[in-house]
Amino acid sequence: MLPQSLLLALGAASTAAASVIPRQNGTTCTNPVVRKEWRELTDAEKAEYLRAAVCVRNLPKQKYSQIEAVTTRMDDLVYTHFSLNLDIHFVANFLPWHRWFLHLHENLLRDECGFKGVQPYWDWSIEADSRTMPESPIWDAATGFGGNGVKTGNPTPGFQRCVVDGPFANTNLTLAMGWPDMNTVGNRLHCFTREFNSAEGHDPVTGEIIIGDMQVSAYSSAVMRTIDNFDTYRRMSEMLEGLPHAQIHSVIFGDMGPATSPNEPLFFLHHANVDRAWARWQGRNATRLADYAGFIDRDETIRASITDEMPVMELADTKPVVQDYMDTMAGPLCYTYSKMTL
Ligand SMILES: [Cu+2]
Repeated sequence: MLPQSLLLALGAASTAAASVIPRQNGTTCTNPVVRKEWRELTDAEKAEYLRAAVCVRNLPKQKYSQIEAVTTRMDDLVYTHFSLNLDIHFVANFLPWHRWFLHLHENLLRDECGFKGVQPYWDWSIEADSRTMPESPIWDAATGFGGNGVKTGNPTPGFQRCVVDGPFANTNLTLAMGWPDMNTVGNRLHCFTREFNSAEGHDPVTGEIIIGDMQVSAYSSAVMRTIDNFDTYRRMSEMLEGLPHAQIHSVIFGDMGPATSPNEPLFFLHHANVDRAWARWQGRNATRLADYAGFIDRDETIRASITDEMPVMELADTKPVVQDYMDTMAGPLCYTYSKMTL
């Protein structure tokens, strides 16, 4: 079972479309684009997504002119997610906010990097059920996102452990926010990194971090089935966020750990899978499409409403309203997932 301390730590630190018809703006969604699982993409489709993901990390920022630490276009997203941490995690809007964020990111890839595909998702319950998380094809250097961080021998903080293979290897990407100081933002350059773990500390003999099975019991299909079986939004959302969502962030760790986690390109595939779990639970059932409850603050003083506006800081010109992000096939959204069963 999941150590409570880890969940609490994640509470503070954790951290998370359409090509033919990209914008619906109230028109009917008759031809939704299909978000596919990473393994379902052709190698060309994978390469196209990876190309766009590198591209957005090399474009200059457009927002936050006053914030020196924000330098790239991806930093615009990272800084927003980081700064809003307490307003968008472990509160009611966790799911609709991240649904909006993914949609914004996908449009950005399309509009600013010429992305031709559709946002993919990563169904980590496949790795969980086969207990093969450290060996997942998602880490492939050629057709994936590169692997675990490795010790570099560089003593400079932020450069001691880096992802050294794949399209986001440290030579191609230097990040200004987050790791190794996870809780304050600042212009601290560091390499892109991961630190696979099972929250079991270090091997007493080798001193290496224990990778183990990467806590697969927290994000297996059995867990997803339990989540699926809740009958209220609030309980479903709380377990989805607190268990599989949070554990994926913490077992990959490095840049995936702190609230600057959109630094990790897999953030968007991870959150697409979380979004898929919500969409599956909703099942486009009228009652569930309207089921939204909880609190807007962690102290649970203000009840959330489906008409709430969600915070965006400078990232967007208008604040999205929760009810516009309840249905993946209505309002501004028009997408579905390749697999809606468990
Ligand atoms: Cu998040």
